[in-house]
Amino acid sequence: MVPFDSAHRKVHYPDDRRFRIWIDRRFIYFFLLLVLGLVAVAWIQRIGWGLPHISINPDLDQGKVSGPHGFPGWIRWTHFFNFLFLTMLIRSGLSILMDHPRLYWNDDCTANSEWIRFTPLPVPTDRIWTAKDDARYITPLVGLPGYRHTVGMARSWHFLTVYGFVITGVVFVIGLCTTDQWLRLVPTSPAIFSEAWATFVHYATFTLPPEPNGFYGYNALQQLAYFSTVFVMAPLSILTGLAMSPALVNRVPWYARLFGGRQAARSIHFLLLVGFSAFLVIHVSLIAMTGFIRNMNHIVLGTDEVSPMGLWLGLLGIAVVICAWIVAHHVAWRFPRRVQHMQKAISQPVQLATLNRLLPVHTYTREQISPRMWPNGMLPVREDWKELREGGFRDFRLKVGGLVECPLDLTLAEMETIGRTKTISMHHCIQGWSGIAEWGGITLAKIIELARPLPAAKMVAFYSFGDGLYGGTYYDTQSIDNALKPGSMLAYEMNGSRLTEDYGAPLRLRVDNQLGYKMVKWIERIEFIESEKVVGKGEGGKNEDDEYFDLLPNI
Ligand SMILES: Nc1nc2c(c(=O)[nH]1)N[C@H]1C(S)=C(S)[C@@H](COP(=O)(O)O)O[C@H]1N2
Ligand SMILES: [Mo]
Repeated sequence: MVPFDSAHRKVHYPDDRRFRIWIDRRFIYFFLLLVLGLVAVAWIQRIGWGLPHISINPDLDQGKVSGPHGFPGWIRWTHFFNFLFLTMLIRSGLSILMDHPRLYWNDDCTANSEWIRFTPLPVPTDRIWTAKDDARYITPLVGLPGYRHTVGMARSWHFLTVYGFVITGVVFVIGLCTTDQWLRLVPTSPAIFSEAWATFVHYATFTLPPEPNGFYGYNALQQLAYFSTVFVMAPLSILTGLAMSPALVNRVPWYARLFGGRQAARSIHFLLLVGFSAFLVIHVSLIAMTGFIRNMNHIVLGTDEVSPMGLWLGLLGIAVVICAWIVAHHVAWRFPRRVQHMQKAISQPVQLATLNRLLPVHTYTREQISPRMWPNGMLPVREDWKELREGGFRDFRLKVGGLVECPLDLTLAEMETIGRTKTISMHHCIQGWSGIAEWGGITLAKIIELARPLPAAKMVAFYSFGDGLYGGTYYDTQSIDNALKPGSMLAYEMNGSRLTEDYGAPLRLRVDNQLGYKMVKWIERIEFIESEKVVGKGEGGKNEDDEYFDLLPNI
C-alpha cells in the first residue's frame, strides 16, 4: 500500500486542484467552422431541396436477407472486451496526460506554446518551474488511478490493457476476414459517401433517418463511423503511441515525422482519445434512441427479439466494466509493486527482443536544438555539492568503483582530455514533453574501457548529489549493454557550454533509447554492480523504487 503520509499527500493531493481547459482560439475557430459549416450546408440543402432520399435495401428486412447478418459470438465477446479495454486505456491515458497537461505541435515544448492545456497555470517564466511542478491533479472518477503525479501506475495500466485491446482487435479482424461479416463494415461502393451525407443531413436537421434494422445492416453513416473506428482510429492510436517511444524515435526520427513530429503524434494520440470518447457517447445514445431493447438483444444475445433479457445482461456487462475500473484503481494504490512487476513481466521480454535492440542515431542538426528544455528534478541541497559549485566544480572528482579492475577518480578536466564526444538528440520525459539538445561529454564506453568491469558486473549504478521526490538519494541503473549504445555518455556540456546547475552540473547521464528519468543529473559517483536488485529497493532506480516506473523504459 502506498503510504498516504504528508509527503505523498503533498504530491498526490495538492492544495490547488482547480481544473481548467484552455484551448488556442485558432483551434476552436477551426473546429467550429468545420462543424457549423457542415451543419449549415445540411440546413441549406434541407430548406432548399428538402430532405434527401435514403434508399434502404428492401432485402435488409427480416427473413429476406441473403448477405451477412446477426452478431455471432465472437463479435459479441470482442465488443464487450473492446469496451472494457478501451475505457481502461482512456482512463489511464487521461492520468498520463495530466502529468504534463499541455499538448503541442512542436517538439521543443517551449513554455506557453501549447495549443491546449488542462491547467489554469501558464508556465511562470520568472522562476524555475519544473515539469514535475507542472503536473496536475485529476480525480479518480475519470483517471486511472487518478490524483496528481501517478504516471507510473497509469502507465502500468495503460500498457497492461493495451495488450488486451490489441488482441481483441486482432481476433475481431480475423473474424471479419474469415466470415462474410466484413461486408457489413467495409464500404465497397463510393455511393456510401453520398448516402452517408444524406443520413447526416437528417441527423443535422434533427430528423431520425429511416433506420434499417441493425441486425441486418447499418445506415451508411453508421457503417462509415464503425469502419473508421476499427480501421482508422484504432491503428492510428497504436501507431501514434509508438511514435512516443524514445528508442524508436531516436533510431528512426522520420517515423515521428510521419505524424508531424513527436509532439504532434502525442496530440493526435489525445485527439483519438477524444474521438473514441465521442464515438462512445454518440454510439450509446443512438443505440438507446433507435430501439434500445432490440439493439441490446442484438449485441448481447445475438438475437433479434424484443424480450428484455439482452438489456439486463447488457447492463450487467456495463456494471462489470465499471467494477473493473474501481478494482483497477484500488489495486493500483494497494498493490502498486505487484502491478509494476506484472507489467514488467510482460513488457520487458518484448522490449528486450524489439525496441531495446535499436541503436540510436544522431541526425538532428544545430538548427533543431530547442530554445529551452523543461527542467526536472530537485536541485541538490547537500553542502558538499554547494561547495563544489562555489569552486566552479574544479574540485569535483567522479569516483567509479564497484565490480571493476581499475577504480577511477576523474576530474572534469581529465575527462575532457581522455575523450570528448558530441551528440544532438531528442530527450523524452515520461511525463510527455520532449526537447532537442546537444550534449558533450565522455562516452560510457570509454569509462567501461578504463574501469574494466569484472565479469560479474552486469549493471552500472549512477548516484546523484540530489534527492528524489520523496527523499533519499536519487539514483538509477543501466545495463552495460545500454551503456555501450551510441550516444550513451556522461555529459558535462549542453548546447556548447558547461552544464548549468539546473540541468545537472557538474555531470549527468545521457542514454538516448530511454526516458528522461533514467538520466541521472548532478552525478556524484558510479558503481558497477551485479544486478539492480542489490541497490536501493532493488527496482533499478529511485523512480522505479518509489514511483513504480519501468526499469527499461524504451517507450
Ligand atoms: N538527480 C536527478 N536526476 C534527474 C531527475 C531528478 O529528479 N533528480 N529527474 C529526471 C527526469 S524525470 C528528467 S525528464 C530529466 C530532465 O532533464 P533536464 O532537466 O535536463 O531536462 O532528468 C532526470 N534526472
Ligand atoms: Mo522525466
